[in-house]
Amino acid sequence: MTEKPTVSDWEALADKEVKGRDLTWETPEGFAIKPLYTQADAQDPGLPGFAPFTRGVKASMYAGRPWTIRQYAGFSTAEESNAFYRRNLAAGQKGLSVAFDLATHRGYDSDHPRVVGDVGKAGVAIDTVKDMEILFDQIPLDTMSVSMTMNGAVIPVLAFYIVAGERQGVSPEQLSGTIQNDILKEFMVRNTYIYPPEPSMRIVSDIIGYTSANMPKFNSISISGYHMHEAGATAVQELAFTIADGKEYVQRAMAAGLDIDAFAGRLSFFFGIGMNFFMEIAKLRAARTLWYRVMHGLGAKQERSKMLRTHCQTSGVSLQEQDPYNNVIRTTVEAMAATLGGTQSLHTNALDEAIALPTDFSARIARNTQLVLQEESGITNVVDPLGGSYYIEALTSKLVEEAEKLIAEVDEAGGMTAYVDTGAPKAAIERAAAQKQTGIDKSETVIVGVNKYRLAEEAQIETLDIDNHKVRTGQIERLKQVRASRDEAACQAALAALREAAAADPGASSQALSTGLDENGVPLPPSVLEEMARKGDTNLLARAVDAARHDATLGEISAAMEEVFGRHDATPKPVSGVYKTAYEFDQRWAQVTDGVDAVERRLGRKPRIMVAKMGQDGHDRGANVIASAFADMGFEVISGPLFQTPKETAALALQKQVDVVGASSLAAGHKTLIPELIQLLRDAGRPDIKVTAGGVIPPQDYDFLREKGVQGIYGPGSNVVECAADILTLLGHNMPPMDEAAE
Ligand code: MLC
Ligand code: 5AD
Repeated sequence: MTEKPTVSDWEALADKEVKGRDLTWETPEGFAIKPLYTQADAQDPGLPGFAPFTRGVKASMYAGRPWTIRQYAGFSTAEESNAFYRRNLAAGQKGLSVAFDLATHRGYDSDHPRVVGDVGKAGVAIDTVKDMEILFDQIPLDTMSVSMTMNGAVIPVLAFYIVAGERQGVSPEQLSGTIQNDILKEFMVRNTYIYPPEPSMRIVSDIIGYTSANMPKFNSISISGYHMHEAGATAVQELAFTIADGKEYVQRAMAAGLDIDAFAGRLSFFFGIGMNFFMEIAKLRAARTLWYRVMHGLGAKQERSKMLRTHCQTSGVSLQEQDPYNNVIRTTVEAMAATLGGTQSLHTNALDEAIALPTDFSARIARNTQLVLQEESGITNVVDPLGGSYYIEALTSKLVEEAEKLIAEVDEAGGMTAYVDTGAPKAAIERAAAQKQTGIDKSETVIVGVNKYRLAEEAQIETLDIDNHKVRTGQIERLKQVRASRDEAACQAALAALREAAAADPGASSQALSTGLDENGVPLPPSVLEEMARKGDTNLLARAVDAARHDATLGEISAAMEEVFGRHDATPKPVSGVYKTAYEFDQRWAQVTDGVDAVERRLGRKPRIMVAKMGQDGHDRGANVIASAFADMGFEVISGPLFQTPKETAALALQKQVDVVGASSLAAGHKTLIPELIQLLRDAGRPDIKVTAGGVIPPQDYDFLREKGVQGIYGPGSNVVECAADILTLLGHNMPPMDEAAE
């Protein structure tokens, strides 16, 4: 009998095959991945349905019930989105997921002057309960589970949903679904906050308190790593910061007097799933393990309180404008990772992701990707089919271990609110993003059809265009009708009560209710206590539901709280040095920095570029990458604050005497906002200031923008070094032809 070969035998054989070449691969997380894993690398993960739930939260998982096909969507008016939802449900979608426009996210009614370019663009415009009723017309809210991605204006939106349910004859106890309500990641990466962190955290707790008392089937929060993933976070960062966010919310809710087991079973999660197939599968398994440990540590008793249930979305940033049909393949790979990882619910992105919102056609392909996996592939028949894979188990353990280290750092900083306040997690994610981008720009990370196998000519695909002027006019009309037909005095009284609740110290009143004493220890008269209890304590959601019943608008409800809490502003602070280091010996980088030097000599100062974000679009990953790279190249970069009007951007450009304004747009406001900026610069006598545009801009709009005076357009997949060369040419520098990317 021959001896069983050992791992060293394998090593020797493999080494011979590849003539000694090192086969380890370093992941963005810094893990050294070996070319072979064996039993010695793997731990036994236990069984699905049992603690620590590594293999899944249900014993039978998809064999018992497949994941929910829940496509995120919303655009234009409530009528149009409702029709789109109903078409999709008829074609096999199982749950709803509402995308709101940015005006709604940021607490503005459609008639607000700051949101002219945003109404109905990146999602559906919702101003009143009336809009919400139309959105769910003929969709029974007692049976359909509805996710709403809302964080900033979470109070009015959830209030509208509850009242829309009431008007359908459905009580809050019957409503099933999820509200995102995850504000910490907004301050880190997504940027649709309204109020400063402290009052924002109170809102989160108030919602958890209200839903756990009144809406037993409703998930009070969707603690989201997705946006960190999209902003460029590594799997370890996504895991650690998301779990630490969850921990913080639980601790806040407990501090507000809630019993952990009364609300923890309705906390849910949300992760992004990218192209690193095995890492992403392991990430979901690690997330469940981590959450189990955290909740056990916080004293949760019920098993359900310790189960991490999650939604997943395939990655938007992994999808490309070039050769867009490749995106179907990428999305399929990612959807397989999400389901092999054991997600509860899934959104698959559409192939036109990098250009516009989905059309009926692209939405159908995206949905069918999931239907084919569920109904044709056999993935659903076996629970955690990759459980026991040496590689998957090793990756899972490694992710748990590394994420726990990072969570310990967060704990040391005093928890996630304090840690977010230091700016450390945002900066760490931005560094990871810049590193990723460098890998792509240098073709070390291959993207088929973009930096390798690029087509000589791209075919255009049909994309969705929204006439936002029309949507806005319609919304303004409906707002007028609603305001004219409501009981104004009752509405104002409800808004005043909301304002009062915002100003009250919630800790004090919940204390008063439980002890019957005021803050000085004096017994409160029963009538006062009754009034307090009737008002649902000082719970902001309870107060907003009253206001919504009296047809207060989203802007009015938000403003009532803003009067007390204030509005949070932010200016991006890009990281520095990442590009310079990565491109140290790159020929093309040197050409560009020489060009910057030449322009500097000619002007007697560094060329100045302002990276501008206009409208309510807070997607700042691209803007930060550009700001960071251009600063490393030697430009003087001015990072404009988020959420500017064209007027504010023009004023800053004039004040800073910039040579170029690079407007970054990812939320479809470009056709309104950028031409307005150009006109304002012309009116101010500075037509010489160059305006360029970058981000998600459909090729169909290029000619329109050029006619309006945009001098350079850089869509997804643009190379930052080439961008800079282009801008130097705009500044009159005679750029020599670019060398091929250095090896
Ligand atoms: C499931 N069930 C089973 C079972 N599997 N019962 C028996 N046997 C099995 N095998 C039960 C569950 O316990 C549950 O009941 C019910 O079936 C539904 O299953 P679920 O697994 O809970 O699915 P779902 O209802 O879809 O909920 C998934 C969720 C939820 C918990 C993750 O929070 C959710 O739907 N999230 C979606 C979030 C989302 O769409 N976000 C979009 C973000 S887009 P019970 O009674 O236990 O509940 C975004 C982009 C941007 O953010 O930036 O704009
Ligand atoms: N409709 C459909 N998908 C959307 N996304 C964002 N807004 C919408 C919308 N209105 C998806 C995209 C994006 C991610 C954040 O969510 O995939 O990248």
